[in-house]
Amino acid sequence: MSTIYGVAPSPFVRKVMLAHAYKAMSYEFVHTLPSSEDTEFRQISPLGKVPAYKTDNGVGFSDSSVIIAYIERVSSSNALYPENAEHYALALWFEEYADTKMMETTGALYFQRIIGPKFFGHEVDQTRVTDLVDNLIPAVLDFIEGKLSENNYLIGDSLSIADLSVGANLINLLHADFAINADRWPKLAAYNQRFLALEIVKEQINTEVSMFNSAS
Ligand SMILES: N[C@@H](CCC(=O)N[C@@H](CS)C(=O)NCC(=O)O)C(=O)O
Repeated sequence: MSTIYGVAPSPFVRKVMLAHAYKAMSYEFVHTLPSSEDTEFRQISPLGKVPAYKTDNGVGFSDSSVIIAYIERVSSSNALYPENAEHYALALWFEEYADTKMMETTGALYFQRIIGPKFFGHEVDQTRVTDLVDNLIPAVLDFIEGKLSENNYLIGDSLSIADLSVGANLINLLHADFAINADRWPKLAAYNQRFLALEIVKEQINTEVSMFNSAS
């Protein structure tokens, strides 16, 4: 069986867990903190980042995008990458945007309000939170709103890596108590509701919330 190294509340580990759940792929989970000095972990994640991964043949590598690209090759059921070349490129672009610009903003709020206080004993930096809530996150949500149609999914007519990547950020906002205002972002608010209602997403959120509760 393959192995995921990381912690479930990490947004990048979350993305990989969701991809496995969507494809109904089982795995062993090895609880590993970011920057862990564990020798085996460091061999497959020299940057010290989670998630890291080991295949059932014992081959190790890291990075959520790499891991999901790998599992797509292993399991073609419930494909996460569109067949159409332009859709494929757009899906990769959404993943890139979500992992960088979105994560810098939604992840920062999530860290300020949840991860920092619960796991590191940090105090909330209110000035930073205000800037994130009033300026930085709305600018990102404006961009996503402009890209959404009335469809269920960001691209085409099925869930893709684009939805899992953007959705991992929507879970950051849920945990961080940032409500998506349906007056300003009507399409995104509806998309968010649909994403959060997916069974695999509800299960992931429950796993993360029970970790928050055990840290309190
Ligand atoms: N590009 C990487 C980013 C992973 C990442 O930044 N993970 C964070 C935890 S959410 C981490 O391990 N940070 C520790 C560090 O940067 O040293 C991916 O997609 O997996």
